[in-house]
Amino acid sequence: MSPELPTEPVSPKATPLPPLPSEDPLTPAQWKTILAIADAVIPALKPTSTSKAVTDIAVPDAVYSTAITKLGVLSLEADDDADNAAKEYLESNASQDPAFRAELQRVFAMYMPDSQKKELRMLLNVLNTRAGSLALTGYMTPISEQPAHIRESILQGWGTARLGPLRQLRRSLTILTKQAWIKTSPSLRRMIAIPRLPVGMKPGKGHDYEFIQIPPGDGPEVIETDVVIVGSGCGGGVSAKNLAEAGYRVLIVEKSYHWTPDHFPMAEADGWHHLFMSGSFLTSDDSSVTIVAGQAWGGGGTVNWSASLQTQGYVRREWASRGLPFFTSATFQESLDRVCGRMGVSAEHIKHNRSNEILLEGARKLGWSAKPVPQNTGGRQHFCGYCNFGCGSCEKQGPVVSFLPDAARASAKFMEGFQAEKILFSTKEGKQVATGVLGTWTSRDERGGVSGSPTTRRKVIIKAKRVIVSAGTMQSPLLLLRSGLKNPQIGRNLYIHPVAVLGAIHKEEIRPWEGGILTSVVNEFENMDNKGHGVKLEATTMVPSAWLMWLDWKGGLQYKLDAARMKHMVGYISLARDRGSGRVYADPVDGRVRFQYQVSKFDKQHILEGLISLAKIQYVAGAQEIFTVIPGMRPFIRDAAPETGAGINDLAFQTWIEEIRTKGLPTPESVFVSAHQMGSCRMSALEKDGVVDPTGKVWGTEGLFVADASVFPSASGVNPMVTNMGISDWVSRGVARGLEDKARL
Ligand SMILES: Cc1cc2nc3c(=O)[nH]c(=O)nc-3n(C[C@H](O)[C@H](O)[C@H](O)COP(=O)(O)OP(=O)(O)OC[C@H]3O[C@@H](n4cnc5c(N)ncnc54)[C@H](O)[C@@H]3O)c2cc1C
Ligand SMILES: *[C@@H]1O[C@H](CO)[C@@H](O)[C@H](O)[C@H]1NC(C)=O
Ligand SMILES: *[C@@H]1O[C@H](CO)[C@@H](O)[C@H](O)[C@H]1NC(C)=O
Ligand SMILES: CC(=O)N[C@H]1CO[C@H](CO)[C@@H](O)[C@@H]1O
Repeated sequence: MSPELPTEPVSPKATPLPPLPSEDPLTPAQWKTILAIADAVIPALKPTSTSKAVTDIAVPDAVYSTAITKLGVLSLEADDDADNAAKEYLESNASQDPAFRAELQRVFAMYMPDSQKKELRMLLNVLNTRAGSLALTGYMTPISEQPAHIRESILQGWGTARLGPLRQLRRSLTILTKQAWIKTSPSLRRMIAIPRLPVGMKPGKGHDYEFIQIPPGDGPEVIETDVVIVGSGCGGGVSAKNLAEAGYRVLIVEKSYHWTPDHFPMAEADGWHHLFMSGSFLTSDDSSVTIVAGQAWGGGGTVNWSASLQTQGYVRREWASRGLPFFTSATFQESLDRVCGRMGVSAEHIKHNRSNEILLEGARKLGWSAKPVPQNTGGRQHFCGYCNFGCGSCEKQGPVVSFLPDAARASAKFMEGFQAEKILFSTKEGKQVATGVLGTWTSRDERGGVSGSPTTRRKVIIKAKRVIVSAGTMQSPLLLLRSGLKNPQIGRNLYIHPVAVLGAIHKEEIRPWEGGILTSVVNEFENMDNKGHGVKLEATTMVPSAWLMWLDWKGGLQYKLDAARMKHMVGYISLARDRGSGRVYADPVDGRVRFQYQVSKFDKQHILEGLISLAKIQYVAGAQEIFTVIPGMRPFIRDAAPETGAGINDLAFQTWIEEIRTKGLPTPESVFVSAHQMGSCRMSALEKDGVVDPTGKVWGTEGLFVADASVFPSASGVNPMVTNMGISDWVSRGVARGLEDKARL
């Protein structure tokens, strides 16, 4: 470690958010309605003796004091004023902190596509009329005028309504409220007592990036280069390194901004906005799936969890059988090994935290196949659970600390704040030949941050001999479509590895946010149809804002009491290699990314079996309570009676599992999440079947390539980063060879 660095963790630098747009997306009446609903999801709870019974929910005095005691015991160690912390927690509603409303406003104003905003406004208006209120709530009095306990019971009623849309409405409104509250509530943070920084984090030194600055001026600025790469993520980073090291002038453009490691890990309230696409509020058209994708300098590599698995044989064979023999070739393996070698991928230094240890130990006790997951942490032990918001220690070898600095050393140039709008073409012999990229560059503000007004905004034309699109699975197809390409395959074949979660509460303190996030996997169920479809069971990130919104909301008191037990929780995902697929497209009104995806019955079945298997692991690990996110499903609570030796054959447990099977993952209220998007510009042997040819070149064009996870022929099954980097290694080497040939001619 270099001498000038402090060895003790210091508080990361502040990362203020850009200002809210001046136009308020909701009217005062609409705000009143939505906040009345939010304050019923997260209500103020008071003992009957002091309750006002309109703005709070009265809890019988005895129940209240039991709750205070339970919460007090939980936070005792961390808080010398535990009773007051508990009281403040119970007695505050979601909206009393102004940050809550600001967070909702940011979501509505900045991330919701216009058509969804319209629907929300209409719903809030209808709820505000007597007829609409009667139809939706059973009362003539609008919900905004109801006392808190009636509001709560209306929401509970929606949960069991016969009409699917009402159940869906309850789900959407409760999740929205939970997410905003978890990020903004100081009293929740105090209850959970999660430290701001990973225990023992040592600050690291990052690469000193230089970014091109464009002077103010009229008309577009023109820049020339050999290769322009759109997107600084996993595919873009690898491509930049290869082409720069091969001696070509490379310019990599990225729409978001670089944050030096002394900003990491970001606070949860800021991190989602600065580092993720649409603040992670991007949902499918039917709102059943949420997409989490990195949008940062370094793309998904800046926020991913270090899991570095190579593409498995059965997937390689499937892809090869589609006329793409590359995937079973030695060349592909060399590419995989090369990128893993550069990142120091290894399973040797892993120290599992409790959640991962339980996963491995539970699988062992059940006789299931499981293994540690190699990490791209430069061969070092990296004991950090906060990488979701950037890695402050730089141990995680994301593109920002590996491929991009390599590219810089080989003279690659970088541009942040550049939104690529169009690929430019000329026509030669009936083919579109890419000649560059047109986009808008937005500078930082006067203080060098992004929270004020930019000092300059300019159109920029980048002229290049080759264009590589590495904007990720959600954005690459949109860029191709905006550029006028017409291939109907563009945006189709979207695979997402849909995920559902299972949690459990243990008697011991787990402090699940400590330690590496994803260091083990149970792969017993990865091939359930003998065609390579099934699930992987993995641990998940356990920062409150990535976890607590999954706890089922059955009422205000229950939800608050559950959330406060986070310190004792473990959380896992059942991640499917999906057979079904969806489609990415541009919103017809505002051009933003939209997508259709419904988890198929077939894939749901696999996810459900995965959840049941995770429950079994928790049972043998001695969990006190096991819960699913299936709406309305009761948790399994372990009997206090002594163990009989039956293990998972325990009758009460088996009965509960049968209940899960019966309930399934009902439509439309079940929700899924995806951090792995793939396939929307898939590689194909024939032009009619995909978007790029076997070298990564866009069909029907010259000089235009795609190198990111969108070219996967189908779902990768494993966490996609390494597969993506391996393919991008191959594609970019091919681009370099093509340039050489041209130079020789
Ligand atoms: C929270 C999280 C955890 C993950 N953990 C793992 C893991 O442990 N292991 C694993 O293998 N995978 C993991 N993944 C998945 C992995 O990060 C992605 O699959 C991978 O990053 C995809 O790489 P990509 O090259 O396709 O695009 P990305 O890495 O997403 O990069 C695309 C970049 O392009 C930029 N961009 C988009 N449009 C434009 C435009 N028009 N102009 C300019 N720039 C643009 C974006 O801002 C973005 O930075 C995780 C993902 C997430 C979100
Ligand atoms: C939430 O709490 C605040 C502060 O106590 C109160 O003014 C407000 O009316 C409450 N909101 C609702 C909708 O009851
Ligand atoms: C994910 O993170 C690891 C470790 O930070 C990094 O090496 C890798 O490049 C990242 N992968 C992607 C695809 O971003
Ligand atoms: C098994 C286990 O608990 N391992 C570690 C998980 O993370 C915590 C927090 O750092 C460690 O103290 C444990 O040793």
